[in-house]
Amino acid sequence: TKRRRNTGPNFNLLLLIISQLGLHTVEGVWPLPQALASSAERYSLNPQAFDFAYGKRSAAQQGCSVLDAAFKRYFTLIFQDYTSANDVLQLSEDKPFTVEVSVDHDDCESYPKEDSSEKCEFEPIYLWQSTTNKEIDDFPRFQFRGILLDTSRHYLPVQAILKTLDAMAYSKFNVLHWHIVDDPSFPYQSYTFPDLSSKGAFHPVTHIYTQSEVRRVISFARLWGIRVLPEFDSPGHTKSWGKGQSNLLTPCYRGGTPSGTFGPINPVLPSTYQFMERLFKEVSSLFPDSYIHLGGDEVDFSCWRSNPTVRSFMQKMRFGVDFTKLQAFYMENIVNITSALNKTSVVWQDVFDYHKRVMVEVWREGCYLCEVRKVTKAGLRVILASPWYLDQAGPKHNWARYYSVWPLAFKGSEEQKKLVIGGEVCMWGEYVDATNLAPRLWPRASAAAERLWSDEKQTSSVAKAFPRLQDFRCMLLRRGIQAEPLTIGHCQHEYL
Ligand code: CP6
Repeated sequence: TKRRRNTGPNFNLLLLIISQLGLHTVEGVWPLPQALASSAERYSLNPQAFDFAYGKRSAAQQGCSVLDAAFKRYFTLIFQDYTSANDVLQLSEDKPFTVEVSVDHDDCESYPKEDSSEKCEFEPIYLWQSTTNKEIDDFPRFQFRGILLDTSRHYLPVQAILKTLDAMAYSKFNVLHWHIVDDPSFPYQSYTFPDLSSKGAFHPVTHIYTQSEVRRVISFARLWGIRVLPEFDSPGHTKSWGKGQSNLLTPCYRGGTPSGTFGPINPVLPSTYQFMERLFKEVSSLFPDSYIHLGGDEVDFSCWRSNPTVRSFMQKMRFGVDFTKLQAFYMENIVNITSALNKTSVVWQDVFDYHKRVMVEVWREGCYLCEVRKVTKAGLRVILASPWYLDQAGPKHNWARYYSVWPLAFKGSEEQKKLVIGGEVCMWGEYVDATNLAPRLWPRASAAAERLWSDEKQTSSVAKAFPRLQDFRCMLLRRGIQAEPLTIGHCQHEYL
């Protein structure tokens, strides 16, 4: 009997390893565990002889929704390719290969949180005792390992999002950053402001996310140990909001008269903040995660500059002609709203200069580590996205490039390094919809996943990673994820 101990709510790692033990070799385990001792012996598992069970002293027992679901899911994955002709069946009540799971505390019904432990150990009781007593000891290098999906440039059917969550768990991503609305469309169906989606979505019925669909995504993600972090980007990137909410966007002027076009959200009207307060109140209660992403990137000041009401407000506030001050004033108000709702605000790096109570996501190209250094020096937490923009295709954007990222290679104190809480792969939606989402993400995102999970020194060689990633990609195909090939090669079976 094998036994495994687990001290956190994300049990995917060990289950993943077990599944690979069953089918292939530990050589294909991805991302690499912090410590892994394996013997050369291989046993093939047989579903009649194998089972998962709860340890006697485990804080969670049968009925624990997360674990019960994980046992089922991985049992299926382990024996996916099993046909009864392969092996001599051994029919018995007593399962000689039982993986016993013990957890320290019962997090069975709660949502994964920023400080949820993902640490796990695997120790065999008598199998392989000749080697060591701890076969696997694992924990993530970074606490935040995210994927951004953009459902505004293209609508992604809920099924495509759920399938992405499956694949995310296979690479141990633990945050879905849902960039749900933007300029082109507003698919989020608000109960408080139904016109936002009925007028702002690509289609008022077929191209929206109802609240129950959002809940479905969140509950599905929970069972995989994945948090869902919503982004309502403002004051820029909000053109679609204007269709269903009048007096929200700034009217732009040309030659002293309104030109009929609209710019960023209007930061000078009290009604703006009343609207945002009601919207964020609704969003905060729907999305259980303690983080909320407020965007704040790429604000075009020309429309604000053209508007006489905005200009006189600038004078009244003594902002002069510095529109970054106006943006700071706007963000400050929004951060106050979300803080009052007990949420931690995340913003794109554009906003960092003006705010001290936020977490900053670094996305611009160029010397991104300079920015990480600057932000951590100011004592703010950082999520790194710049090096992992894989919405771009082409030979330049290959997996090896995503694998060769050193998030902590900047000059700074230990405290500064601790402020880098993780990283994110951004899949912007301009050229991506459900037809090409999976091959664009996988297995390149898996390369980033290993940088975010595993020990940096053990995973610093692209050459050593290559055969493992090729194996892993074949495993993704076996599991129904349309991962693209890395280069010339083959899998044991070819999949359509
Ligand atoms: N949409 C939003 C985008 C981008 C950002 N915000 C973006 C900008 C430049 C590149 C990729 C993405 N498409 N809302 C910036 C965070 Cl290269």
